[in-house]
Amino acid sequence: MKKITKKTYLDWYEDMFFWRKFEDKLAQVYIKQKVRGFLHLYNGQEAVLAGALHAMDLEKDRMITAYRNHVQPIGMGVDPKKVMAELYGKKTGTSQGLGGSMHIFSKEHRFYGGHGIVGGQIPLGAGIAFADKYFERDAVTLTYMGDGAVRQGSLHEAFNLAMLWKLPVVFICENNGYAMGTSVARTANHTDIWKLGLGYEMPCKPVDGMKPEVVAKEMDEAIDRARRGDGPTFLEIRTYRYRGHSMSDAQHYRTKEEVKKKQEEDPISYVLHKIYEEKWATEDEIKKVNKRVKDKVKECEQFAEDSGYPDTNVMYDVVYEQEDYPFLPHKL
Ligand SMILES: Cc1ncc(C[n+]2csc(CCOP(=O)(O)OP(=O)(O)O)c2C)c(N)n1
Ligand SMILES: [Mg+2]
Repeated sequence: MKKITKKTYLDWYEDMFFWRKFEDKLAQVYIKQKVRGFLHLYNGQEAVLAGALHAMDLEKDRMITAYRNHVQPIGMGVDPKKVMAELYGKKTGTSQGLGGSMHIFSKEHRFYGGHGIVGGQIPLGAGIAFADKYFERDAVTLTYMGDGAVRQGSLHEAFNLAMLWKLPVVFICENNGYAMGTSVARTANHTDIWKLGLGYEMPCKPVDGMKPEVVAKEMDEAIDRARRGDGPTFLEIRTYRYRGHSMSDAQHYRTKEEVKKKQEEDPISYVLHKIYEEKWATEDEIKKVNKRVKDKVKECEQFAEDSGYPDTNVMYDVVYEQEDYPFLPHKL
């Protein structure tokens, strides 16, 4: 694995803080109805992404996830201005404003969405890895899912074939404790999600998801296994989301005290504490980083505000059309 150095921690701090502030901004503009539809935020889960990116080869490896998907593409190299514009539904967005919140996508950066059907991306991730193996391409696909997705049949079918064919894939369950308002304990007889790998003899384990260096180490081992042809791994990364499931969640299923308690393990504060403890930066230097982050978020907002909406005549250009379909004329 690439060494974890002072620079790694400083980068982790700046990246995670940017992702947090980017999403705080989204929450603000959502309330002003600048961003519409659903909006699922990642606040609290940032170390899962920071650790993974450290272990990945960003020139080759791929990522696919569910609908909590705004900051992952930024980590993979997509311009955050374009992500913000997509959320605003503007034509300068990653999908020309036609996808929106749950559907950020960038083929160029090997980020394959953004999927709203719970568990739908699990076989897709295995399929991408199958293509890489079939065409002998050196790439590993990180396939993320929530704790709410692991009871889907699609997970078991994908696990079975991925193991049988030793596909270059890492399956990652981001266990944030809840699927909408349903806790993990209410959905299954046991709460050790990682054990689902055992039935397929897939290497699997639980991982502390609040510390990026712990995630990086486990992810590195899993990516390495996939890259050398030894097949998939299943990691249950234990994390927490501070905000509601989406913006319209009254959160009656948990107490404010529970959220506060979990925030004591906050990954950004944890990394900052380490930076100060090791004397890797002064308070003034951190203030400069914070200012840089806030300016960058402002720039993204301004870009999205200033961009135009897509032309209405593109509305039917990106939907599937069967040309000889008998009943409906094209472009109604
Ligand atoms: C197949 C399917 N069933 C139900 C839903 C409705 N739904 C949307 S999100 C969600 C909860 C998923 O929770 P989890 O997988 O833990 O992800 P998290 O939101 O915690 O990141 C449900 C049930 C859906 N989108 N798709
Ligand atoms: Mg969940």
